[in-house]
Amino acid sequence: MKLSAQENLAPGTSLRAKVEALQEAGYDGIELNGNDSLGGRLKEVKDELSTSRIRVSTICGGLQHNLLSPDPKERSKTVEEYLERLRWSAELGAVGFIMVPGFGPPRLPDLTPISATVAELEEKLVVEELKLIAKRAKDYGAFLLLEPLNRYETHFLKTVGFARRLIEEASSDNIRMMADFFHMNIEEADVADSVLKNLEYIKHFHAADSNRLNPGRGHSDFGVLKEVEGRGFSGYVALECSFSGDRREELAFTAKYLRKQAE
Ligand code: LER
Ligand code: MN
Repeated sequence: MKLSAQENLAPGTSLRAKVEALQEAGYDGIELNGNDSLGGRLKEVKDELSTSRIRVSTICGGLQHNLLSPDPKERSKTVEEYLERLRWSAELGAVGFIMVPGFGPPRLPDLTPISATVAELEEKLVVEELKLIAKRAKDYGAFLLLEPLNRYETHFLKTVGFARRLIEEASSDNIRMMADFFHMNIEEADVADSVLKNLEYIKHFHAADSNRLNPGRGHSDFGVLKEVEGRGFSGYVALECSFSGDRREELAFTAKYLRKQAE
């Protein structure tokens, strides 16, 4: 199993220091933040990683806009921003770009009494946008990874099953999902069952424990990783969490803990 961690979790201020610390703690990858400045850092990242075992696993978030905005200009800007981050992902050899279709409450107007509900309109809108992105990005060689969040962070995409439905409706080989153990722990009736039933669509995981501390420091069950590994999953499990103790020690502890779960 390949392990990664978000760049802000690694100790050190420079990319070199972070990459060295992750390698030392037993990781294989780093997940980069997809904010605008990453575009100007691509060469630095490639140069830095050329002498390291660490790879860019994924690019995550970093955007201010979203696909469910009532403003068509914001929606099309979001599409362009996703395409740009998919190009960066491909250039860095990453699995793909992780995106949330919409944070927070609905922003489309409630059109009662017409029959389509906001939820129906949002689903149609996102599927059309995904088709558009997938078509333009079909030769990029990087996945657009849908991330379901929990109910306190989004009203829209909250379960792995719904992510699968969006992927199937968009019917594109380069749209897949990323499953986050912290969110699944809140939203899925049975985390292991949801993961295994949808594994063919899952290309990446985020891992935090029940309390969003590093895995092994809460009461979530990561035992499903054994079966995930057994079925030949080739992606990364990336940490997105806080640490209650010394970062270097906790990073190393969690790497051992997760590898043990997958054994
Ligand atoms: C937010 O809670 C989260 O899990 C991030 O991965 C969103 O991109
Ligand atoms: Mn996440």
